[in-house]
Amino acid sequence: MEKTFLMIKPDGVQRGLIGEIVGRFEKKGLKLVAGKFLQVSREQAARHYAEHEGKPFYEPLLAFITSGPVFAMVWEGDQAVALTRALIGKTNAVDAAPGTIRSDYAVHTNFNLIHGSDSPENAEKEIANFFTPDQIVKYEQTIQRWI
Ligand code: IDP
Ligand code: MG
Repeated sequence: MEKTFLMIKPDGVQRGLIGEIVGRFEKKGLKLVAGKFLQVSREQAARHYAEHEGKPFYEPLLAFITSGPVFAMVWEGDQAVALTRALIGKTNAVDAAPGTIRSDYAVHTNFNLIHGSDSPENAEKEIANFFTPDQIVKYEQTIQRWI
């Protein structure tokens, strides 16, 4: 089963949107297999956003993601990466389709509430940056046969 790494960013936590955002993935039918409320370190943030090093928004992005606690999660499901990206919406709130998380709640690209992995390969790396293998919970979600 495909896994993806999702992280409610400090703006989502501060705005009290953890429950609202998590609820969307639950209702979609995806399976939560790990969750952690934490303060991201500078080193961890740099690993997470390594692909953006050198871009003009890189330093402000690291400052933002380490500015307050985040809620990091691993979700599982068929096509979990593509499905969660679709629910999250495009990076820029203006381009995000109505009904997506970023369209419904975000105004600015730099306060766009949530991170979602963009490929299964990156998901694996991002999960390893936040969770140890024993923190990924294996269990049967009985409703899955209806989804
Ligand atoms: P994504 O989060 O939709 O995958 P990426 O291009 O991977 O978008 O960028 C990572 C994060 O960096 C974005 O979610 C956003 O917080 C920030 N970011 C990306 N592009 C810009 C920009 O042009 N200005 C400010 N922040 C940006
Ligand atoms: Mg990205």
